[in-house]
Amino acid sequence: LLDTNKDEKLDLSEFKTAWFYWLRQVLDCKSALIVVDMQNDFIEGSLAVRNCPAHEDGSAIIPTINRLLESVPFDAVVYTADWHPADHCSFVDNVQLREIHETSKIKADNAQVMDTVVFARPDKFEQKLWPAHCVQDSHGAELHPDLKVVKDHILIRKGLDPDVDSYSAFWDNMKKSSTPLVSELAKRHITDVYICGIATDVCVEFTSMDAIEHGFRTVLIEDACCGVSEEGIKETKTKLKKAGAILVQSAEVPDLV
Ligand code: VGL
Ligand code: ZN
Repeated sequence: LLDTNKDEKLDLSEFKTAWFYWLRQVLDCKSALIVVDMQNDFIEGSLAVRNCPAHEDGSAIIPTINRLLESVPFDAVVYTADWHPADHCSFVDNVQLREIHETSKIKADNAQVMDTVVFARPDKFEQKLWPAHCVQDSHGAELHPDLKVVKDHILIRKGLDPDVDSYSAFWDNMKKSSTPLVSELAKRHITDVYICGIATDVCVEFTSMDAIEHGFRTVLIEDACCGVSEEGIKETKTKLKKAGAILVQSAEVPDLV
């Protein structure tokens, strides 16, 4: 399967047949779909992403994700959600709430969205600034109403600590604390994770990298993701391939799971 990431065209049909009818069963693969941050703020709110398949907005990938949820027998489905307190350190309007490190080029009076500021406490750390988004219990933090929510899903909320951001659904950005995601997946004997959602170059990337680090066979569903910048998405894909992720289109997923 890794060969699908090479440029040369290979006939994979024989391998795919062996995979689907034999290897999967022998290896006892169990698959989870991780739907990353499909929340109102990232789709039509304060941090709406624009780099989506067919140059549409984030809502363009909802039918693709719903189709996967309806047609593919995943052993588990995870929805992740950014869930920030109002005083979160990633909000540009909150920069004046914290001590800025003397080495920071960005100061409280010139800070703008997408700038990276250096905060002084608890330890010196870099923080990219975003518009306020996904504030706990707000409309913007809710999953988009058109997204299918299956029963018996796992919900992982992240970014609850006001003083540390959490792009990954496994760990916060400083790897100080982890969410229950690994233990929830382990409980269900999940070996493979399929990842989709928003934003390709932020939370999808960090979640995928951590999934690889945890030893999951990690598959990014390219046309079921939407990102912040075109350049960022390109870099994410290169980075993920190099780390061992498999990149596929949603139409290929039913033949894999
Ligand atoms: C995200 C920026 C800030 C994301 C979360 O879900 O990709 N991006 N917080
Ligand atoms: Zn956030």
